[in-house]
Amino acid sequence: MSTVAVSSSGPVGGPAHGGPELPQERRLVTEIPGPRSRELLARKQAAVPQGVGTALPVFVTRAGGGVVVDADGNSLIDFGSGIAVTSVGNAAPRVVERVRRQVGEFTHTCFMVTPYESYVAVCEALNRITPGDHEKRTFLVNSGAEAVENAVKVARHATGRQAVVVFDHAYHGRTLLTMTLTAKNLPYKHRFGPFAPEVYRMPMAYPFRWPTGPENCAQEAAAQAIDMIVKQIGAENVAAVLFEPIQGEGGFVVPARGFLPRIAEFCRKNGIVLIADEVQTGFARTGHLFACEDEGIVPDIVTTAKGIAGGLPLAAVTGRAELMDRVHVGGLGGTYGGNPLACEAALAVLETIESEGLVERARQIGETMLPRLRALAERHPVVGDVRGRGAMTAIELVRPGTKDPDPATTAEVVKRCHAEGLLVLTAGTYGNVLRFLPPLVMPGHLLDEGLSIIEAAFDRVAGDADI
Ligand code: PLZ
Repeated sequence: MSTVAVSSSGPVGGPAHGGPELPQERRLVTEIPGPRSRELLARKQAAVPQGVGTALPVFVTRAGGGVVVDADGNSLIDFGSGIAVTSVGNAAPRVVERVRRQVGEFTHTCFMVTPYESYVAVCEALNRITPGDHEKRTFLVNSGAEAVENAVKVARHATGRQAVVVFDHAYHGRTLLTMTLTAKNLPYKHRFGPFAPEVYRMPMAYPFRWPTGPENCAQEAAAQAIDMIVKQIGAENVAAVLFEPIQGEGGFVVPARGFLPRIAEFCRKNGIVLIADEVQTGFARTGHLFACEDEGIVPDIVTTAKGIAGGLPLAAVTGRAELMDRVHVGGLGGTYGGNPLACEAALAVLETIESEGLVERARQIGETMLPRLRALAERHPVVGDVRGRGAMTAIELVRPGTKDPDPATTAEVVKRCHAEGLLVLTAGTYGNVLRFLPPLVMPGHLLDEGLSIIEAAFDRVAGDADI
């Protein structure tokens, strides 16, 4: 039998840690990725299937505040937050403290076997802070996909109906049902079928790409979606309409104002459960605690994950008590859902959002970023659209003078940003959206420096060609 010993150096460098005490600076000491990261990448390639991709293969040893430090000692500015997860920062002090205390007390019992208080406290908090002052219930699971899948289960059970309506450009996860709910073929669905039945896709009010112009977008998209639901499915057969208040993986599409309220109204009148997927938009990210608040949408069920627990795996389904309590005893659960470490982390995240004023901070990040991105669009016609709210902003790249997506220039800009030590992510159905998700605790000077790197990348890559 071969040895079970592992080859990992573990956390590097004695008792020092990540977190906000890390020097808040961009520091490049090697090329990106450096030699140590390249060595580890070779090990990854031999041990992990290529299907599990990596946006930027620097191997991380520490992170905190607005930086990620790699195995070669480079310190990169983080405009990704691990895809909108570490909104309170990596190794955030309150998270570290609560999790550290909990890990020495007990690590797991399974809430369905013997419960513990922190799970209930997280549910109470979510019932209180999610949109709407109706009576609510919450249960906890492990991932965004699991939350969405469970929300659909509850909606189907409570309504006795089967159809689920989703939108163009939607992303809801990678499990069989949530992959079916997701719009984009590559990379999410390709050759992974057959897909789950009873999923119907409607147009999304995507202002930049609406054929008759952004001013008609909300009205026409809502009218089309409602007409299609009524004609093709029958409103009385629809269990749920599922939407992202700002689409995440689909390209940070902000639905035209008025679209979501009309869809919500239609659902209310027809007994359809309205499910808001706030997995990416939740927990202060958009300058509200939840993005639905912007247009006063009160969903029947809200799914949350990502930013909920500072990086520990946790997700939640929060919904009207009368829907959630309809499901029979034992009908909902899972071994790890609401793990005690993750629950402590979530409680610490909520304390941090409140005590550090992160909702307001997200708004300020938007106020800093959006004007500079708009100025960039003025100088570079390759930037077709600038959009987002709070600390969830994006630019969409097109061939100048057209709306044809330009994923090649997008990839070039990303490459330059990475080489300069700025971690940025892409998104979008056409792979032509640069999205920015800085931790909400990012110091102002790093935010400014990150924006300057983006500007310089455009000056280099888009050059004079498009001026
Ligand atoms: N709903 C709105 O954004 C996750 C996906 C990363 P999980 N988005 C990041 C990738 O390529 O796998 C997401 C989301 C919305 C659901 C999910 C799914 O959340 O925690 O990844 O399952």
